[in-house]
Amino acid sequence: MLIKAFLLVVGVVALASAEKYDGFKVFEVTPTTAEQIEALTTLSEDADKFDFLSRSRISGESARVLISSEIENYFKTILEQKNISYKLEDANFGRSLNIEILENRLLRQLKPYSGTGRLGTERYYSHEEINAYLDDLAARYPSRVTLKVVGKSYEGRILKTITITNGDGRLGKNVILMDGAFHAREWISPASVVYAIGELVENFEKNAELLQDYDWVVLPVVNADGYEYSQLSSNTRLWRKTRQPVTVRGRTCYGTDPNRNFDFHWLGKGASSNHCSITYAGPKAFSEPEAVVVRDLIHTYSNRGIMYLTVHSYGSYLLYPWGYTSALPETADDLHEVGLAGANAIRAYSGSRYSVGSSTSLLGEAAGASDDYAFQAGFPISFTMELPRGGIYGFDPPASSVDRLVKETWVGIRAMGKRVIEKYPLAKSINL
Ligand code: 0X9
Ligand code: ZN
Repeated sequence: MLIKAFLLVVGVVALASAEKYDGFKVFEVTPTTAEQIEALTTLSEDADKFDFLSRSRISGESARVLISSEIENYFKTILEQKNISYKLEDANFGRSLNIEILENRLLRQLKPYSGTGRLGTERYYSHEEINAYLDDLAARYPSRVTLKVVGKSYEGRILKTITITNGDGRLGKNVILMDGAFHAREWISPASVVYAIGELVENFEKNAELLQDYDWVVLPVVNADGYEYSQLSSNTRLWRKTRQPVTVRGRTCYGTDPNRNFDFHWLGKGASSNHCSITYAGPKAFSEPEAVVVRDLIHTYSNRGIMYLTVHSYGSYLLYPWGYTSALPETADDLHEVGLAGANAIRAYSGSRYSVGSSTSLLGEAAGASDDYAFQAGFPISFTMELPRGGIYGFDPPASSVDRLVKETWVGIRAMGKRVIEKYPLAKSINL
C-alpha cells in the first residue's frame, strides 16, 4: 500500500515534465468480419500513426492500438465508418508507463542485488546485475559452470555466455543453445532465461537428466544496449531495437531490429528497409555486433547443437521455422512434437495456453531472424518462444507477475529440453 501511494506521488510529480506518451490512449478494437480485419490491417501498415500493440487475425479476436491525441478523432471516425467496435483501455498511457518505470526503480533500490546468491523473481534485473550473477555462479560452481566473453554490444557492454554442464568432464555432448532479450522491451525474456539458468545450476539434482548427455549454453541478454535503454524512462520503455545509429539522407535513426539482421533471406518479407522502422533489417546483414555474436555462437555449436531456443515476448506462442516463407520444413512434425511437449507441460502446470506452429503460419512472415538461421545452420530443433502478454502494453508484465511467469516458462523449457533429449539421445558430434 505504502509503496503504491509513494509511486503515485512520485509518478504525478514526474508527469509534470513533458513525456513522449503524454495524452496517448490505448484502445481495444474488435473486428467481427473479414472486411473489418482487412481495414485494421491497412491501418496497421501506417505504423507511425497507429501503433498496433497486438493484432487481430480472426474475427472476434480483439487488438490493442496506441493512439496519440492528435489522431484520436480521425481514428474513431474510421472505426465508426467501418462499424468496428472499440473500447478505451488506458486513458493515459504515459502515466501508466511512468508508474511502471518508477516501480521498477524503487524495487531496485529496496532490493539491490547483493552479488551473491540467486537473483530474485520480485523485479526485473539490469544487464550488469545479470552479469554479476553469472560471475557469482561461476565462482560458486566452478566444476559445472564456465563463462565466456563472446563479444561486446555496440556501446561496449560485455556479452557473456554461461555453459552449464553436470561436471563429469565429458566433452562433445549435444548442446542446447538458448538466448534472451533480443528485443529490448521484452523484459520477461531475460528474467525467464536467468531463472532457467538458476534452475539448471542451483537446482541441479532435480534437473540432472537435462545435463546427463547435454550441455546448455546460454546468452541471457543479447541486446544489452537496448535492454538498458528501455529501462531509462517511460519515453524509452518501448524500445525494441539495438542502439547503433544509422543516417540516411541526413536523417539519423537509432538501432536495427536484431531479429531481422541475420543473413538468411535478409530483408525478405516482414523486414523493413526504412532505417527508422521498428523492424529495420539494418544497412546490411550482420551489421549489428549483437547479431554477429549470436551467429558465431550458432556456428560454434552447430556440430553439437540440437535445440536453439530464443525467448521473446509476447503472445504465448511456440514458433518453429520457417519464418521467411509459408512453406514448412520437411521435419515440421518433429518440431511440432517438441513444441507441443512445451505447451502441454505449461498448460498442465498453470493452465496457460500456448499455440504451437510455424512462425509464418501463426504470425506471418518475418525474414532474417535467428531461429531460421540456426535451423538452416544445422540445429534440427529451433524455436522462438513468445512468452505471455502482461501489463498495459503486453511487453510489460508488472514486477509482481515475474515470479509466476518465469516459473511457468521454466516448466515449458524443461519439457522441451526433455523431449529433445529423448528424441536425439545420440551424440551428434563425431569428435568424441
Ligand atoms: O518478429 C519477431 O522478431 C518475433 N516476434 S516479436 O514480437 N518478439 O518481435 C517473432 C519471430 C519469429 N520467427 C521468425 N519470423 N523467423
Ligand atoms: Zn521479440
